[in-house]
Order: sequence, then C-alpha cells, then structure tokens
Amino acid sequence: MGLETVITRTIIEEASRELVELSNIDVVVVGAGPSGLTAAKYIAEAGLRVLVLEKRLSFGGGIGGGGMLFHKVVSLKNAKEILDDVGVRYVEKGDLLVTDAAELIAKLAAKALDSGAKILLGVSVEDVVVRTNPLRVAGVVAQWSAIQIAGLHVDPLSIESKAVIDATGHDATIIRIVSKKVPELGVTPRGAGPMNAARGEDLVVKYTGKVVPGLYATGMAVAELHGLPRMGPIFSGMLLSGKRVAEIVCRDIKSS
Ligand code: 48F
Repeated sequence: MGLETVITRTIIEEASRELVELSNIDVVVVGAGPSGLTAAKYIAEAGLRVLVLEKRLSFGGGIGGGGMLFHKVVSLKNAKEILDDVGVRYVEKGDLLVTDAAELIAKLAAKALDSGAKILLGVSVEDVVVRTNPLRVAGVVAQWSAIQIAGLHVDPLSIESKAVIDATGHDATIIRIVSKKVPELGVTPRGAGPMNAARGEDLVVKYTGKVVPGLYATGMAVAELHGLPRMGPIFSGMLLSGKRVAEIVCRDIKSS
C-alpha cells in the first residue's frame, strides 16, 4: 500500500472514530471567538465534554481584526485573572491591559484544547435540533462551510447536546434561527445598540446566560439579543462573559 493510501485511510479512520464520539456531547459552543474559546476552556476544566464548531478555518473571531487592524487589543483589569490563567502577557496602561492580538488568539485556543475541549474548524451551524415535552434546544445541525459556500445541496449532520452556547458574535446565528423557526420559545433579538464601551462591558456580562431551555448566549450574541451597547475593540467583557456562561452551563447540567 502506497503512503498516499495510508495517509487517506488514517485520516478517515481517526476522524470518523472521533466524530462518532462527538455526535452526542455535553456542550456545543458555536463560534471560536474570544467568548466561545473562554467558555470552552472553563467548561472542559469543569470536567464536561465540550465541542466548539467554527465556520472559518481559523479561530479567534474578532480578535485578529483588533481595533482597525492594529495588532494590539485591550482589556479592563477585571479580566486580569483570565489573562493570567491562559498565560497571555500584557502591559498595563492606565485602566487598561494591552495584549498582542495574535498571542491572545493562540493562547485562548491552546488553553481550551489543553483543557480537553475539541475544536472543529470549517464547520458552520445552520440549524438547531429541537425536542418537545418539554420544548428545548437539544443540539445543532452542522454543515461543512465549504459546502455552504459552494451552494451545494448536501444534507447536514446533527449533534445532540445538553446545552448549546451561541458564541457567534454579532451574527447571533443560533438565537436568530430559534427566533425564526421556534416562535413558541419567544426569542426576539433586539440588535446591538450604539457604542458605549463602559456600559457595554458591564451589561454583556450581566445578561450572559440562559436564553431558553438548552440554549445559552455569550459575548456579542448577548448584546444582539438584549439590545445592549456595542463596545468596540475591548475584550474583557468577552472573556468574562465566556467564563460566566461556563459557570451557568456547568451548574445547570450538573444539577439536572
Ligand atoms: O465575532 P466573535 O469574535 O464573537 P465574540 O466572542 O466576540 C466579539 C468580539 O470579537 C468583537 C467585539 C468585542 O468587543 O465587539 O466583535 O462575541 O466570534 C464569533 C465566531 O463565531 C463564528 C465566526 O466565524 C467567529 O469566529 N461563527 C459565526 N457564525 C457561525 C460561526 C456559525 N453559524 N457556525 C460556526 N461558527
């Protein structure tokens, strides 16, 4: 057997074995931006099985774009503990901690993976699984992003989970899908408000949490749902929101 065949078989065998295990999991996080990666890290550390699905072939979401493409991003000092936890270096400037965007992306992802989270890149969530009695979100429907981009009609795969976390940022994709397709759950995204960094930072953490049974929101998806102010290129709110949703999801799953 030629090396090409060995390579092909190994990839298919290893990926299939894992995908079978991942098709029923404790938590699915949709989106590998700052809030989703932070949530995945703390959920995995709490001992739950967590899968992150990211539609792009890279992680980090909005971190890489930083502020107007500059390579520095900032956080308030209330996120110091999380930055220390993931080993990101920063300099203090007044009330702000300044980090390199690339380092924040790499270390958040590495920490989530080291803690046991699984991340699949190039996978888009296009629908949710819903169960009745009681009515709840019970998983996601996923498609290769390449298939979506090509506009091909290929049926997707489903992943069952105890909790789905919408960490899709301004898209608030899962919240919008539930709002449109399951109106009886009463989810009505208001759209994020205009810029107010200080208020936005506080409120996004305060409103982080359960949306409806089985569905949770973190990061800018929370702002989109509740009409909270946007805050621009500051990331403490995203990190703290990720940690907060992890606490809420772990508590709910462990008490159920
Ligand atoms: O946008 P994103 O970084 O969301 P976030 O964690 O952080 C927001 C900040 O970056 C910034 C901000 C901070 O003050 O305002 O905007 O809330 O990351 C969202 C990730 O979700 C992916 C998307 O590619 C990005 O990496 N994503 C979006 N829709 C889907 C998805 C989908 N349907 N399936 C899979 N991934």
